[in-house]
Amino acid sequence: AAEVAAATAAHGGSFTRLESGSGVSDADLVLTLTEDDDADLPSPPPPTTSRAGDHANLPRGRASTERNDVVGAQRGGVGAQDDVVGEQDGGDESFRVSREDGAVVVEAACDQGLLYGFFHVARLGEAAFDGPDLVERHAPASGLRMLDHWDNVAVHAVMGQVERGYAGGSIFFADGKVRADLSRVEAYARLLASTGINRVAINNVNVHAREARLLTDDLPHVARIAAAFRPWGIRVHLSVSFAAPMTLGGLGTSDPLDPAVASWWRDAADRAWAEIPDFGGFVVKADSEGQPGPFAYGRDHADGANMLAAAVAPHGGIVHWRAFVYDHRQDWRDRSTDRARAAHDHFAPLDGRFAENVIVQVKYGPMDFQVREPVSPVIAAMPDTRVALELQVTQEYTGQQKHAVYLGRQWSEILNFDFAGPDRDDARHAPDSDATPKSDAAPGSDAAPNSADPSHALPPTSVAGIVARSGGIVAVSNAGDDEFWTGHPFAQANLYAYGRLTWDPTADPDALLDEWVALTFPDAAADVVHALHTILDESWETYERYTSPLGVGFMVRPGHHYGPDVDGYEYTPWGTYHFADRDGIGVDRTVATGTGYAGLYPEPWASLYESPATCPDELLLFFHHVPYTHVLHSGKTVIQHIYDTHFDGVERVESFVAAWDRVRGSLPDDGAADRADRVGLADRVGLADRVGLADRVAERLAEQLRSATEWRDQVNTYFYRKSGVPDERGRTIY
Ligand code: GCW
Repeated sequence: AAEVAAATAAHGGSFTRLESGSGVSDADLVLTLTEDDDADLPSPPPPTTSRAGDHANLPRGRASTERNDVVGAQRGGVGAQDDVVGEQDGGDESFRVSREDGAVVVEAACDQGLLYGFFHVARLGEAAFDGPDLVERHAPASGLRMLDHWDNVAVHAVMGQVERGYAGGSIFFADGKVRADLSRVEAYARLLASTGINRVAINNVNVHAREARLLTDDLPHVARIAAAFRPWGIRVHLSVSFAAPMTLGGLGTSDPLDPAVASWWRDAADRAWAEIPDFGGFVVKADSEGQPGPFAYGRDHADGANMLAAAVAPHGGIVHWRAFVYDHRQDWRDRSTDRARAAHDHFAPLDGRFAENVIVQVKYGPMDFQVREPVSPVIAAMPDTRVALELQVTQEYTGQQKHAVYLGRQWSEILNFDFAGPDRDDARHAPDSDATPKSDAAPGSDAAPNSADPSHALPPTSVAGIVARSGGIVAVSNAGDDEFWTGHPFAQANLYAYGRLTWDPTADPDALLDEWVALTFPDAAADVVHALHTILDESWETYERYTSPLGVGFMVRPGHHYGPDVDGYEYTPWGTYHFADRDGIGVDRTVATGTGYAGLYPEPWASLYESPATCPDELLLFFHHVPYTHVLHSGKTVIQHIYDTHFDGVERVESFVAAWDRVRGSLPDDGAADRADRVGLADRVGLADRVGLADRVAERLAEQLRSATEWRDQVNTYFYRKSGVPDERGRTIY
């Protein structure tokens, strides 16, 4: 995919010939791009999503890839700026791909669609040319597919440069300023575009003094970053500080209802768009974990967000306003305050009050990116508000990119959670995504079934259905200036799967993992592929097994959040407690006797969660305080479940280590360095030194095993000492 797109861009899309054995196709591959001068082209089918543009009014682009043939072409650059300016949710990104007699044609109404069509063909590789004739239309489920970076310009003493970053420093900033050389950002942009991402916020939502000035002094340099992303259909956003009118503007207040404050923000927005015509907008963390916000002036979140929304509206900008608002100075003795309720309590009453260009960005769970949480009820509680889902690709609470944890399955489960009830949760069985092309459409027929268009398969009551129609999907990025981009080379699978799921939330996460393995290790022997699957397939569930049980969460070391500390947060102000005592464990969030959180869900979920008899095992301790002898649906007691999963989790990691040991010596040169070299990227993206991959993985797996063992022994020992109940299998507990 990288080669096709890089070559296309490098040549301004005018003419490209890739050599035999390029990794994309064994055959010669020729790309043909023409503008709307090709009168005999069939028109693309009409848009089928509400966010799609009007094809009739847009220039048509056509990309054709043919085998064993050479065709010249002409075309302007992909993603020309005027195609994206002023389109709040991006242009029409859909494309149509057809295959006739082994020739593949991609058609799109806009540049971005053409780009995604190229990546689609490149991803399929040789398979794109094989099989019966077909016509497919592909469109993203949502026009807003975003990554947030928690990068700082300056390096912070405790957090480092990237908050919760586990892949080195920032690719945007170095030495206290925007990097002079942004070629790594260009490569990143291409990488993200190949997965479907179209928006990036470049700085941390905790906006410190230096970073606040990205909005003012640094704008020309932010514009350079935007220019690096632009050819790949990606727009840049900035996180801003709500106190900026005071800290940067010298005003005496940041009161959102003060006209001078509103005027300061209008000017700031005008300057941003003057410098960056396709600037995306602002991301705001307000009144959260010490960040400034409207509460200081007795205003609410709608007052704050709408004031900013008015400033960016003339430019078609968006305000992403985060719902991660809770009391982080709670008294642990206070049993009536429940952090899980906080976002709902703050935001649900404001439904309908937010401006059209405000997106309320909601973390997937009510707590904080835990390995297992129920889906946040806020997502379903604001039908008259644009809501975005926020995921965490960076593995803050899932092994910090030292542990191999493929999160595609977790995200798929969240995206396909249906608020209408468990029986309605059938989105995973929706029609095939483009991972398995359909071949039943009549060639050339515009009436061909849109089987690959995910917007048709999303129930309106599922998480994906709700956010796809309003605020889209956002996640915290896991990439940095590490030579493998993500610290753990296998964490790239998460970046890849995240992008692909934003495009099609119904995609099978296991198939996406297959895709990533095949694209990343194209020449790998069967035993290497087998080892990759042994390690990654159920790695999310494995991590859950050796860490915090049954949805209770946390139990991590305070501050950096790595490794076990069962009581680390138990007597702190952060609101993340497990309430374990000698008799039992878990948080009573029922309506009947607890905090009432379970009642925030629509039926049937409210009732299902309310009763331990119907609450799913994996969330039992999130909703209920139960005795250690409580019997799960699995037939085990809670305490025996804790012991068994922790022993089993470590055994699984041992099998990961063994699997890698068996193949690491035979890991083939994956050809990445050669291929990167051919398109002039080897030096820029650090792919020249791929020999280190096997060792890097081995080193991380060794740490995963050490850490998992630590988790097992501390958690098992803690609960054995608390409960006094021995392991029925008599294994060693300390
Ligand atoms: O998970 C917590 C992290 C903080 C982060 C915060 C947030 C950016 O520990 O580091 O701050 O969430 O999402 O705002």
